[in-house]
Amino acid sequence: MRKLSIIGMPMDLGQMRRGVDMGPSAIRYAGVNERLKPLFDEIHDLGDIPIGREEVVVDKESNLRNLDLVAEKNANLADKVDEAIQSGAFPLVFGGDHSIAIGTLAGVSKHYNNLGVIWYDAHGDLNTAETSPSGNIHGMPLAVSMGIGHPALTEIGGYAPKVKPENIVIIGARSLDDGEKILIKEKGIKVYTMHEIDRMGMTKVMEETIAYLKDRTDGVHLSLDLDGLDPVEAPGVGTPVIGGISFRESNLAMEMLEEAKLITSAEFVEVNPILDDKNKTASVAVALMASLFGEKLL
Ligand code: HAR
Ligand code: MN
Ligand code: MN
Ligand code: MN
Repeated sequence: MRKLSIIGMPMDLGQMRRGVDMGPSAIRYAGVNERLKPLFDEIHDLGDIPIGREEVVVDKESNLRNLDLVAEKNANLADKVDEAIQSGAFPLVFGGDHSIAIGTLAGVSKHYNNLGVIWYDAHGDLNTAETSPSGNIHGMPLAVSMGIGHPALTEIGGYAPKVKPENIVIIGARSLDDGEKILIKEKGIKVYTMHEIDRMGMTKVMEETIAYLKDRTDGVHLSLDLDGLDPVEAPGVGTPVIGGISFRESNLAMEMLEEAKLITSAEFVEVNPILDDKNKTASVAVALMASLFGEKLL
C-alpha cells in the first residue's frame, strides 16, 4: 500500500520577503492532489501547520531573526512529520521558506540510523549566527541539521545531529558565503556546484549521487529549494540566483531518483506566489513531484 501524507508549512519567519507563506496554497492550487492521485493508493492532505502573522523579533543575544517562533513552529512540524511516518505514509512537506527543513529533518531523522540528505539549492544553507550575512534562519537549516547552530534549533526533537556531513549531497550550489565554503571543506560535504553540473551533465551527477548515498544510508530525504532551478523557469522565489539548473535537468534528476527508489521523504520549499509569473513556480514544483513519484510520459 502506497500512502502519501501532505503537510503544508506556510512559514515566512526565516527570511524577510512576504508571500512565501502562501507557497503551500500555490502548490495546492497548481493541482498537486489531482496530479499525484494516480501514483498512490491513498493521499492524505493534513493541511497546514498554523504559523500566524507575528511581529519580527530579533534575538538580542544571537541576532537571529524570529528565533523563538521558528523553533516553536518547527517543533510542531517535526511532530506532524513523525506522525505521518508512523502511520506508514511518505511525508511530503510544502514550504514556506527553507527554515522548515529544520523541523522536517527533526521528524524524519529519528526513524533512521543513517539518514541521507539531498540538498537541491542555489545556496548551501550552511550559515550560523556568526557567519550569516543576513541573520535569516532560512540560510542555516543544513548547518542546524548537522548540529551546528543555536541550541534552540539544533535540539528540536531532543537530539542532535539529524544528519552526518558525509551523508549529505548538495546539488546546484552557485551562491555560497565564505563561512559556508569553510564548513564544506572542514566537514567534507559532497557538493555538485553548477560547474560540475555543466561539466558532467545531470545524468552523471545523479548516477554518482545515487551510488554514493545508496551504500551509506538507510533512507534519503530530498530537500528541494525551487531557487536551485534557474529563475527564468522558477521565478517565484525570494532569493533568485542566475545560472541555475534547468527544468529538464531537474525533471531528469527526479526520474532517476524514482528509478533508484532512494527517496523516503521530501519537501519543496521557497515557492513565493507574489514574486511568481502566473503560478509557474508552483507548477514546476508539482511537475517535479509527479516525476519523483513515478508519473510516466507513456
Ligand atoms: N546565504 C544567504 C544567507 O544566509 C542567502 C540564503 C538564501 N536563501 C535561501 N536559502 N533561499 O537557500 O542569508
Ligand atoms: Mn511574516
Ligand atoms: Mn535553501
Ligand atoms: Mn536557496
